Amino acid sequence: MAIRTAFATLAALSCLVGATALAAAPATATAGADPSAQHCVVNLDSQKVACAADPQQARQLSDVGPTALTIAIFYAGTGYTGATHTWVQSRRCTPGYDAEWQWDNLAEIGWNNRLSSVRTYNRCDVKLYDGFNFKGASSVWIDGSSNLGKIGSGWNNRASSVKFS
Ligand SMILES: [Ca+2]
Ligand SMILES: [Ca+2]
Repeated sequence: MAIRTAFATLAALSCLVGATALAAAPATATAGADPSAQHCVVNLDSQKVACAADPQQARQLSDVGPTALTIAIFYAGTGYTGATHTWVQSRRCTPGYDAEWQWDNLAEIGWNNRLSSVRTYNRCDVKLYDGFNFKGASSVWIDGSSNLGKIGSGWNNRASSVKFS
């Protein structure tokens, strides 16, 4: 329950950070996707979400400490391209598949049906669900993929909730 509560808080923070980033965007920003905030980092230690123009800047803004570990990076495009969403916390995943972290609604962070390639780190894998709240079809546990369309029945732009283990 603590993890679920933390995620709910994160989702709320994500909205706040997104709103702040939009307000702070330069007047020269073009219409459409905000180019100043297409790379986001969730620091699961501080429950802070930060978005910036590049992943390193987002990582610095999220106050990630020297011991924090990246557990996964989501990419909007295939081939590890496009906008990213990096999941960071303080320890590695355990060897077994026991869904140590999860996010029940990727729309809350702007990632519904958007994930096209993914990398995982520190012994973690990710499992994708077609529906919110882990409903509908689910993928195998994925260590990484440059093209999720090639995983199982096809997972390009399909995941709506995820579990990490
Ligand atoms: Ca995509
Ligand atoms: Ca879906």
